[in-house]
Amino acid sequence: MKEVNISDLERKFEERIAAEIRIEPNDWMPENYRKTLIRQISQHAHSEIVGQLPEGNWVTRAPNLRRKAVLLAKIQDEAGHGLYLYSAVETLGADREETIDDLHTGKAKYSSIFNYPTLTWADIGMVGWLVDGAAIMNQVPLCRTSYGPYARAMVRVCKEESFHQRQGFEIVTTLAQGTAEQKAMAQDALNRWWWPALMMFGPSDAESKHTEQSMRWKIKRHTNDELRQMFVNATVPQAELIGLKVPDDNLTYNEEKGGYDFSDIDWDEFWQVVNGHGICNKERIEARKKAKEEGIWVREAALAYAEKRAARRKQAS
Ligand code: FAQ
Repeated sequence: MKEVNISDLERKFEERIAAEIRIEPNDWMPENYRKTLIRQISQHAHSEIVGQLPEGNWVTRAPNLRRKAVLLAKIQDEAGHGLYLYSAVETLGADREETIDDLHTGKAKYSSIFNYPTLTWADIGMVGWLVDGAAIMNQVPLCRTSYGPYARAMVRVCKEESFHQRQGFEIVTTLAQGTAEQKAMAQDALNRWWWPALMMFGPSDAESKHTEQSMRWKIKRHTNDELRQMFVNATVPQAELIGLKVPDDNLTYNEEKGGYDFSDIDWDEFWQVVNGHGICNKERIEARKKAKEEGIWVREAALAYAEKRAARRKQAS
């Protein structure tokens, strides 16, 4: 048998990355590339699934039937995104159930943003406008990420997230143009969601431990700070258009850099939330654990059905 030389494999891998040729599940890849992808994609999947909870909180209280139907469809889309992403993780050899257990034990992270409560209907508008808006800013470049299954999953996810962002902006616009009370409710929600939305992009480039390597492998196509700046540049004019004030007195347009300058982020708050001490962390994980426990009978029934069908087919053949 011909001896396989790791440095040859590594060279071929690097050449493919340089030539923008996607890495596919059966291709050789460095172990750390695989581990980085499993970490990022599984945490992304967990975020989509946990992300259903703040919105789920409003399904029974949406202000009318149309709003309720749209919200339900959006939440179902997020479940679908989670499922594509868990499937992408499996193509890397990870066990889906183990990655979910890592979420439940606190070993794996999920986006900090979903540890904030949705207190009013305007918060549902903010989740769509700001949270999906930030998600798109981060995920459109991921359609060009170097790992094939992740890149392909992102294409459909981004199409759906664009619709989600627009439905959120439409909710906020309606409130901002409504009664004084409704406008105040929208402003209050923006005050509470603005900074957590900026934190979604992760620690500053100086503090980000994975960015440099992930950029080299073209897993990430922009740094955290670059994406955050792009989000601020795109979102501030939208707030101005509908007469809401972004809660940052230092926000000024900087002609030289072609973007807004903004205040420093409260990184203590970010790490508190990431490390499990946000307002809703406990509640979110408890809800996911409960869903797993209560769904055991469904999984058992599905497995029993599959086994029975396979046995019948075998008998017939
Ligand atoms: N929250 O070195 P970096 C959505 C962790 S989907 C919690 O910069 P990296 C859809 C990070 O994991 C939203 N933890 O890490 C939706 C790492 O810890 P580790 C999710 C965070 O990976 C909308 C440590 O800090 N999107 O919203 C956060 O290079 C509405 C050091 O950070 C994705 O997952 C955070 N915000 O960059 C659903 C997109 N930021 O793993 C429902 C894909 C960082 O070493 C409703 N992911 N950390 O223990 C990414 O682009 C990247 O993973 C980043 C982080 C940018 C999130």
